[in-house]
Amino acid sequence: MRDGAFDQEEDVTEIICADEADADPFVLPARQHPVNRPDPAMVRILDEHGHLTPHPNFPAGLGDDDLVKALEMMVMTRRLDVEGTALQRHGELGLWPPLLGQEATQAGAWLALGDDDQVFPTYREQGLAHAMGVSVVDILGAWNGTAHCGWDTVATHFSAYPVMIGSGTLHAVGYAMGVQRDVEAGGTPAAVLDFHGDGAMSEGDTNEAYVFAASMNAPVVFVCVNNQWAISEPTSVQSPTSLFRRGLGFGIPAVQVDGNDVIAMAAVLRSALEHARSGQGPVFVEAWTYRMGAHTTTDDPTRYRTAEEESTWDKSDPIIRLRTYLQDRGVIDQAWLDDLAEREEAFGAEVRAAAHQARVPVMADLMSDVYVEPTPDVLAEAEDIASWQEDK
Ligand SMILES: Cc1ncc(C[n+]2csc(CCOP(=O)(O)OP(=O)(O)O)c2C)c(N)n1
Ligand SMILES: [Mg+2]
Repeated sequence: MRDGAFDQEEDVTEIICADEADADPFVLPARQHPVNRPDPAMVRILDEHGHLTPHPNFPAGLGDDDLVKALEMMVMTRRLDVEGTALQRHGELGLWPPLLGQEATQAGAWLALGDDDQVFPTYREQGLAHAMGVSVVDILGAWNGTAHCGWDTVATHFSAYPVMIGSGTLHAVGYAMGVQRDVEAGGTPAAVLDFHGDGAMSEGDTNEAYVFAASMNAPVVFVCVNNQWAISEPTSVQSPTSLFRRGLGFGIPAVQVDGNDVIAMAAVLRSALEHARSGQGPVFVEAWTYRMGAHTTTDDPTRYRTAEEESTWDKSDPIIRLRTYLQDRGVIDQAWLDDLAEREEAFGAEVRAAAHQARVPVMADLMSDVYVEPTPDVLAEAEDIASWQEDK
């Protein structure tokens, strides 16, 4: 990271002043309103044509091996997502929240995370979950309603999905404050990566989380995945100003990144996590992307947005842009892509098979999954459940 990459005092001064000396002081400068457009300073390293331009503040620091891994991870993530949607349509899952188009936000995070960092996801981070070691069976179990959170959140460093919008931000900041205290007591420095959506920024929980993070200098990086929509509400209804600028208002250094550019995502998040890990406090990252599919399998986006709008994002596909870059440079060739396609098919079959194994709920788990050490009241309730089942 360049020294002072998140030092944004000048920018803050600029945005709180009117553009011209004689202007009405209560008219916001025009450039405060681009919530529907990327900010001119948005960090982008790999463009839509697969051309790379290094960024002065955020060196990519990735080798070809990392990029090949990222491409593979994004292809598998998309396959998991396509299978998830199809499984729900076949009645094999209760619900599925598609992530089509958002693969680079998760692959970039995966490349940037340190071994001891902890992720607090939204319900849409299935690709990152899988890459961090959560099994397909456990992911599908959560979407089949047969497990609250069937995975080990400590071993995987991947916390439970929150369904209440914004609630995960408070868990993330609380956890980060715990990490801060552990470090003071001699523990290993680590950072927390919190994902939330654009819509979550309208929740009280999220705003409280920003206040605590800034006031406590907590080692947390907020990634706002701005996919332009909160179900049927566009960002323009929720915010008159670019989302990353709201981070600045809380005193949190903030940056907007092209969320469909996996290299920019990895570069910015690596710097941001290092900033947090080294005790310099929180960072806010707005990932500018688009939800190409429905909000969930219960949603019909044709009711609130046009096919024309959706098609403007086709050229931004994060997978095509990285594949083009690697192919143009001869890092991968058609034989490699054919092999990947075969592995993708095999993974698709694995996902479909896993749907049949998604855990059958066991009543006793309701109590055994509550605490590591059961408390007396938890033990008493577990006994009640057992005797109720015997009497049935
Ligand atoms: C507290 C709360 N209010 C409302 C809902 C219903 N709800 C589910 S998803 C969603 C939109 C969230 O949008 P965003 O934060 O942008 O995330 P995205 O789904 O786009 O990834 C809403 C309002 C909820 N789950 N929790
Ligand atoms: Mg959204």
